[in-house]
Order: sequence, then C-alpha cells, then structure tokens
Amino acid sequence: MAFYQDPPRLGSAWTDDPLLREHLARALPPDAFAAVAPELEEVGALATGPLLALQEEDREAEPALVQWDAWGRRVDRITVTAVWREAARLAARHGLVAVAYERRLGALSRLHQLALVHLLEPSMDTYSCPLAMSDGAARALLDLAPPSLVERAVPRLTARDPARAWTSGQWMTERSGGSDVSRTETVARRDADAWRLHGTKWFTSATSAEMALALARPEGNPDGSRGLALFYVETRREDGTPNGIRVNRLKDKLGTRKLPTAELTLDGARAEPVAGLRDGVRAIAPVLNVTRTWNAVVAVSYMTRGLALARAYARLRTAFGATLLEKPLHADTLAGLEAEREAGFLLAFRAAALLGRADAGEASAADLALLRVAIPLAKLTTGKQVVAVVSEVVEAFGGAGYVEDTGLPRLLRDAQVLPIWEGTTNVLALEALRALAAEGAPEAFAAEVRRALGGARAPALRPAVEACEAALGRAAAVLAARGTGAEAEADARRVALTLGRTLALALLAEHAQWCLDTGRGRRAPAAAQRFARAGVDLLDAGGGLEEAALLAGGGEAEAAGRR
Ligand code: MFK
Repeated sequence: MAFYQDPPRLGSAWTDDPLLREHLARALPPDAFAAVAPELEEVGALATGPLLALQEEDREAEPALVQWDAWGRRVDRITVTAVWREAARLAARHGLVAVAYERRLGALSRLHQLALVHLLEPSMDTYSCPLAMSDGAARALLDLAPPSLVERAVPRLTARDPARAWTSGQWMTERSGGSDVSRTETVARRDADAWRLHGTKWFTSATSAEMALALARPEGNPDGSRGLALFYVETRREDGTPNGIRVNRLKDKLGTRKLPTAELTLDGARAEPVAGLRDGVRAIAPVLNVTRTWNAVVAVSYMTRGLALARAYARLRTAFGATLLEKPLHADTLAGLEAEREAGFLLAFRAAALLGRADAGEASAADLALLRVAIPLAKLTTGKQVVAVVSEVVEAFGGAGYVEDTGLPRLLRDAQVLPIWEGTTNVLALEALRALAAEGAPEAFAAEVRRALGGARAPALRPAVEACEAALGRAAAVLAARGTGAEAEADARRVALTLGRTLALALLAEHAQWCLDTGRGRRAPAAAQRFARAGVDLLDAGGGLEEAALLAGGGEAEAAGRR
C-alpha cells in the first residue's frame, strides 16, 4: 500500500504548554490562578481546534482595498479575512485588550492578558497587531489625553462587546524615515474649528482601524522630533465617509499578509492633539512600550507553536527505522530550540509583569528603570530568537516545511517581521543602552539578574548562575570602558543581546529552581543548562571600526576613512 504521511496534530495550546502553566502557577496567587485557568483552558483548546481549522481553511485569503463604490464615490474600504473577523469577535469576548484595564488581577493582569495572547495569536493571523496598537493607544490616552478624548475612545478600545469595539492604528513611519521619525513631513494646520493633518504615512498597519495616533508637525514648529506632536485621528467621519484620508494602496509584503498595511495620504484629516503641541515622540512612547511587550510575547508564541508542530511531527514521522524523536540528532536539535523558547518566554513575561506593575501604579523607581531597559531587551532578544527557531522548525519538516499548505512558510514569514517593526534590533539596542545610562538603571538591572539567580542553589544550575554572573560583569566592563562614541555604538547590539540573554538565563534558572522545589520535574533545569551552554556572552565577536568599514563597505577605501 502507498505511504501517506499523517499531518502533525496539535493538542490544546494550554494543556500542551507546561511552561506557560508553570509560570502562571508560580507568578499568580493560587486563587487568581484558579480564577483564570478555566478560560485559558477554553482559549487554548479553541486556538489549536476550531480557530486553527478556520485558519487552515482561510489560508489563501488576503485583505483587499476597495477604493471606489459602484457610483464613483471614493470609499477606501478595506475588507479583511474570515480569520480576522473571527479574531475581532474573540478578542472582544475574551478581553485581549480589556483584561489589562479591568485589572481583575491587579498588577498581575498583564500576565493574564498576555497569556491569552500567547495562546491565541498563532491562530489569529497577526490580529495581535491591531490589538497591540489599541492597547498602546488606550495606555497613552489614559496617561496623557484630555478627559473628552479618554471618554470617547478608551471604552471602545477596551470594549467586550464586538459591536462596540474599536481598534487603533499607530501612524509614525513616513517615506523620510522609519526608525528616525524626527524627519516626519506631515504637518498639522489649525483651521477655523479644528486641527487638520496634511502629508503621507508610508507604513500604516491594520489600516482597517477606527482610529489612530499619528505624529505630525504643527505648522511653525521647529524641525526635529521635539517639534512633533501626537494627534488623535478617527479614520471616518460620523457619516462613514473617509476623514480626509486616502488609502493609496496596500503593501505587498513578505509576510503578515493577512494584515492590511497601507500607504496613506492625509489630506485635511481632522485631528485632536493628545498631549500638547510638542514632544510627540515622548507622547507616543507609552504606545511603543506596550506594543514592544506584545511583540516579545508574540515572538515566544510563534516559537511555541512552531515547536509544538515540530514535536508532534517528530513523534509520527519515521525515517531510518525510527521516529524522528527517537533519532538522537533530531532530538538534540529540538532540545536546543526548546531551551531558546523557554528562556525567551520568561524574558517576555518578565517585561509583561513589570509593565503590569507600572500600569497599576505599583512600580518603584527601580522597577520603572528596569522596565525601560527590559522592554527593548525582551523585544530585540526574542525577535532574533524567533526567526532562528522558526527557521529550524521549517527545516525539521524537511521538504514538507517548505510547502505552503503545511502552514509553516507562513509562520516563518510572519516571524520575520518581529525583529523589524516596532524598532529594529539595532534601534532597540541603542534604546536599551540609552535607558541603561539613566540614573539607577545599571543597578536596577544588575539587581534583577542577581535577584533571579539568588534562589538558584541546585548544583545543576551552577553553570547557569556562573554564566550569568560572568556575562553581567563583562558587559558592565565593556559599557564602562567604551563611553558613548562610535565604538560604543558599534558594540551596542552585542552588548544588548548579551544583556537580554543573560537576564533570560537568570529568569530560567529561577524558574528551574522553583520547578525542582515544587516537584515539577527536570525539564526546566535541563533547559537552563542547555541555554547556558549555548552561551549568553556575545561580547567578543566585534573587531573594531576599521574592520567593520572594511567588511561592510567591501573595500579598502572605507577602511582607510576609519584609520
Ligand atoms: C505583534 C505585536 C506588535 C504589533 C504592533 C505592530 C505595529 C507595527 C507598526 C509599526 O512598526 S509603527 C512604527 C514603529 N516605529 C518605531 O518603533 C520607531 C523606532 N525608532 C525609535 O524607537 C527611535 O529610537 C525614536 C523614534 C524613539 C528616536 O526618536 P528621538 O526623537 O531621537 O527620540 P529620543 O530623543 O530618544 O526620545 C524622545 C523622548 O521620548 C525622550 O524624552 P525627553 O523628551 O523627556 O528627553 C525619551 O526619553 C522619550 N522616550 C523615547 N523612547 C521611550 C521614551 N520614553 C519612555 N519609553 C520609551 N521607550
């Protein structure tokens, strides 16, 4: 009889993820865990059951832009896929944004919220993007906006009723700059009754949103980022017509293809200042801190889904007389990936916990300094991990992984955006080091690593503890020796990744000790040992500015300029 390979079948995303369950059991008081576990179980079964089935059925669908109606009126409507419509309903029903604001678990509510996100996002086709931006917008409005704007938008952004729920965009990027938003060309002009925005936005994600927070330069303001202001914009007028906004086209992207990303012209879009007429970058920072935390959680969710698929496949697939899981080299490969996932997971959820403390007004000065460092480190570290891990997952399926209807190519393409948007690895490395230069920040970071390592007393965890202490010491020495010149900038990615991986390993050692203490087996300690052996200290790879110019520029002329 001819051979047909059975596809990998996933168990519930909740019951099949011991790390997620352990982490919540450790971080939440028992009554809080008991209160949220049933819904997490329901959502986990949904994510790898009916929602995954819909995602597979809907695989080829993409959003579309309808620019004109039948009678020649410009309408610029974006239609979204069936998964997106279902994800919008689920997000409202399960409070994927609301949970963070209802704060049923107080400062721990971010863990509850982002656990839901972790379970659902791999089956939601990047619907996390509009949700993350909506969450960030709610945070920024609550922090900064006048009561009229808060009352108008926040109940919609946090609504549990799908019919009332809004999502928000975050319009920063222009042709003149993605990372460097100081070159924003969009201007804000005051006419008789309102502010109006004129310009273009070059990358607007989830353009189907009802509102956006946008950067623009009020007329007469100086150049540079301080002359920008943050504006609240609704995408449609009360009568449903576009609010002075034209959608020029949807981007044809490598991945996140279910997510409508548009190029826009703002032609008199009515807008309201969120927080005065200057310092727009500072005003949008709360959005970035929220979306970057989501980004880290989404990165670990893709690693989790990829590894669940690879593991399920390795149990079924036979080659050379045994299942792949019984093959020593295949098992060893998956083990390394799982160690990466576990470390990345704990780093992302640590950032989430600190964010929750800040939301609840319970963060100390040291917590806030640590949060400012931990968010870019978590985002950049997990962004690099997810691309590497999911690429290996694709390879773990052999040729099948390269074929679209397995769903694996989509996972890899979607993963690839995570180190790019919301600040590339290099931009975030510089941001992390700027944050570390603030008063009290180095001490807060070192104290956090040592706090996590403090309880890790099992002999098996000794190498992990030593690796963290050594890397922390060396990174501090590099930072102290380098100052802030060009050499320090060239080192920034290595330093930031070293710090991110060091904190991740410390958190993994802490978790592993808890697993040993509570009789939860040897998986987490094995992950800590494995991650420690893979190495957290990347500091030695640099070779100075002249070498970089020679290799990056590809010739002697560039290097001579650096001599
Ligand atoms: C999957 C989940 C995620 C899904 C969402 C995806 C949606 C994707 C849509 C996008 O990608 S939107 C575009 C995202 N773009 C970026 O993330 C921009 C990346 N570039 C940077 O982050 C640059 O570093 C930055 C634009 C911030 C540099 O601009 P500036 O003007 O040189 O900023 P500067 O001087 O560092 O900071 C200005 C002020 O903001 C300072 O405060 P002061 O005015 O008091 O001095 C900073 O301290 C403050 N600030 C900056 N970043 C902050 C912050 N404050 C708190 N937290 C931060 N993170």
